[in-house]
Amino acid sequence: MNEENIVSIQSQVFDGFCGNNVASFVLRRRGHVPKILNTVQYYSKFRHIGVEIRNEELKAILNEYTKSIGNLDNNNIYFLTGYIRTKECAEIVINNILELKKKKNICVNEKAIKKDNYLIENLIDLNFFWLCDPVMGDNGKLYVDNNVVNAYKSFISFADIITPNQYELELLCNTKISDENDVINSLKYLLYKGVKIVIVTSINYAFDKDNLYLYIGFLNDENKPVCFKYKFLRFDFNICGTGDLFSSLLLSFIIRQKGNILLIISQVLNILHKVVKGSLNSVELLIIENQDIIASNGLNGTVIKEECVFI
Ligand code: PXL
Repeated sequence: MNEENIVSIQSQVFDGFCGNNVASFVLRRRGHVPKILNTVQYYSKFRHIGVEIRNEELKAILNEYTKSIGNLDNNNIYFLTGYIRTKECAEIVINNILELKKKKNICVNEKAIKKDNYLIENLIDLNFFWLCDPVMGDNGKLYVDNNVVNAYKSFISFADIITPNQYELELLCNTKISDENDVINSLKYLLYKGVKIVIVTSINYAFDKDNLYLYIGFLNDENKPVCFKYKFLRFDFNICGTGDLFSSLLLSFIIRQKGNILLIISQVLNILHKVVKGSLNSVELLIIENQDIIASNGLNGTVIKEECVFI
């Protein structure tokens, strides 16, 4: 059995829940032993007072990790990246992931990757992948340096899975999303660039204020884009951290459960929905109070099913 290496590279805050404060809890509560690298240490997600990791320190830690892994054959490696404040930090992190990926590919016999059945193991290599949450902003507001956008644009094609929100999708694709056609075109753009799976975590349409939509797209075995959507009730709750909860849950289900990615999305959405519902009277995501839901299989109660989007 290969050793499971999860490396979570995100923000850390003194007070509250976002970035690694969410990911480390969620992953540990679900039984993983993640390696945690903090890109910043801020006061809170509302007050970005604090420090960013220095480039030399970042390089030193990632270097040490690469040296420590030893035999890549016996290690499965999963990178989860989230909040990265500066372009230089993004470049160092991504270059490190890609270098390791190159080495890993030499060791692993590249399987013929079949792209049918919606099985995650047929869409990405489960011995090594990069789940990139291109955290840049929300609702038209950027909360990283401007040039981080270009850094993601130039590296995004190497990501296995990306989980942008609506604004981040617009930034990555230089477009404005107003209707489903815009979403489909953006998904196609990213898939043809090389991203294996694109998951747009929340789209809100002007013509439907009551619901949010999640879209997932990937290429089938004929290299044609396939797309599904999930419609779910929108709560009056605008606290960042939900994206971080989504990406860490997604990683956990992909690694441990495997199988049908459409089912995995349903399970993750179910958990997310329950945690948000349980946090409505708070200014924070109540992840400790809702830890049993976070640790669950996400199959309790009404499970939101995918709908096929015809392209
Ligand atoms: O949830 C995204 C996020 C992560 N980290 C920090 C943030 C935010 C969103 O505001 O401020 C530090």
